[in-house]
Amino acid sequence: MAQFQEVLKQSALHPKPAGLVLQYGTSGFRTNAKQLDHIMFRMGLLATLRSKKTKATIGVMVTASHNPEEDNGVKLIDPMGEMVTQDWEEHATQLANADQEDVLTVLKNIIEKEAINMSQEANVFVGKDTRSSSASLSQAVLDGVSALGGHSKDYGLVTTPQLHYMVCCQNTQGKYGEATVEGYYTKFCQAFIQLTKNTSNRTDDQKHLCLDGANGIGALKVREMESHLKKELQISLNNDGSKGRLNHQCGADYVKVQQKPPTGIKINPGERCCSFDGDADRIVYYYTDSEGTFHLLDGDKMATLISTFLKELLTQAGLDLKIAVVQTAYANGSSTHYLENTMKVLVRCTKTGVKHLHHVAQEFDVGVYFEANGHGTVLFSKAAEEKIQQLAEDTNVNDKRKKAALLLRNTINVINQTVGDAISDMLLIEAILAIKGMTIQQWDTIYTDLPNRQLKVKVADRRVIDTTDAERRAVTPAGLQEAIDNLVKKYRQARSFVRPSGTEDVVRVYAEADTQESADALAHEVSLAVYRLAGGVGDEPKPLH
Ligand code: 16G
Ligand code: MG
Repeated sequence: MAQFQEVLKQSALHPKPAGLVLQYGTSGFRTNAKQLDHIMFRMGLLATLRSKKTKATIGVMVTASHNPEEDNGVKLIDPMGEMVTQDWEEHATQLANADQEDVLTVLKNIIEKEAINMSQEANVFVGKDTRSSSASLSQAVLDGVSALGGHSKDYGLVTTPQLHYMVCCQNTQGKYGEATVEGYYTKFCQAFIQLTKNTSNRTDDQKHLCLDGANGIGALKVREMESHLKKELQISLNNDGSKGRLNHQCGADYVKVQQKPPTGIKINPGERCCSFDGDADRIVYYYTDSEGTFHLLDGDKMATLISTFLKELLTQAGLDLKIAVVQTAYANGSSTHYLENTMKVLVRCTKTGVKHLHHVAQEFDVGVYFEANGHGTVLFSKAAEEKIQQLAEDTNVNDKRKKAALLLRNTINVINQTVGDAISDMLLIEAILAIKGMTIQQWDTIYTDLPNRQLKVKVADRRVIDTTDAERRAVTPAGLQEAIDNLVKKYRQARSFVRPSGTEDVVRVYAEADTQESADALAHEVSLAVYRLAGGVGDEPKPLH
């Protein structure tokens, strides 16, 4: 077929470096930008096939999120704006690693296996972050799409969640919103303004937010959005990309991992601040108190605030809808305890990685999911949305129920349900704090985090560690879980688990306990057990103190 001749010709212009092997990891391919040109071209091909298969628009986002500026990566987006399914991740890995002369064979295998009708039209949306390598890499994606005769639309610079939104809007014929950045700002900002409209005692302090844009795409987009907020939220934007480097000593990942504010930002005591990551699909909040102590409000704190707010509204509205919070093993034990025992909310634990949380959240009427690192959102089932909509329109209900239903409806509209979205999460959190008349300190005291520590251990082959029970228990190597159990017993309120990282060649160790000293000691002892039982390489882990 002429189509395949074109692929062959074009593919030669995007050659694969010899010997390079890459995996479609937890969230796509990610490595040094210099090694990615062929991957991008091939993902353009794959997205075109996926579009033909699903008879819908598919998204391809060029970004390496919180990684350093010199890296890049790519994420594929399925028709409803969710991440691509796992069986297609395998196709992606195969296509990415095929030798130059095998590209056509692998492509044809996928077409056959998926029974793709090649005469079906294809449509692919492409977006990119602010990395200097993103321009040529996204062009390579577009080349891949056109080589297979697909149509494409290049959205240029957008956040990852914005592209997820576009794909969802396009495939639902505009029911989710208009598939433009203007449409995005209009939808989310209008909902925010509706939510905060009757919070009459909102002070100027409450309207003011300090934001660290990680010198990335999120900063650019917040600037663009500002006028839509009509001064109802006044953002002081730091790390807007005009000077500093992307993700360098700033951004959500830096703040969460280092447990300190971004370098170079002046923060007044008590001031409410937040940080986005490099593609604006994560957010964390924080403040420093009058003694200068730093306080982080991570994904667990956000999940708690949001689920409490929603549960109260559902009760006021008299709606019997099942709400649950989905977390991973990294969720602070205090948050789980508070949600289960004080809030009486159902809590589910899944494996690390957004797609796992997203799928479990879909099982409930209202599924709030957050990773501790700040990626999360809320999913409403179709039935839940309909019930809320009906009640909001019902003329025969009392004021209290009606008011709750209207708030719920606007809350649904301020949330990007396709994926965790720093901009939409920020608007949601800001609205909840405004409605509750709550300061960040008050939010912080809902529960107190247990001290915790994360460490990494280098081993010869991290795949020797196999886990179960949502990564909370190690099945192999023999004796490791028993060793962890015995160490945990030595400390109070203690918990520890180990898992092979999905993004780095290390084993991750997590420990929490009643004091920082205990958490540190436990993390170190568990690291030693991993080192000894799972084939550690290099020096033995040293104590932290
Ligand atoms: C990726 C995941 C994130 C997860 C992290 C774990 C997505 C979009 N991102 O960044 O959810 O927390 O990997 O990394 O799924 P690790 O396996 O190295 O601990
Ligand atoms: Mg990200």
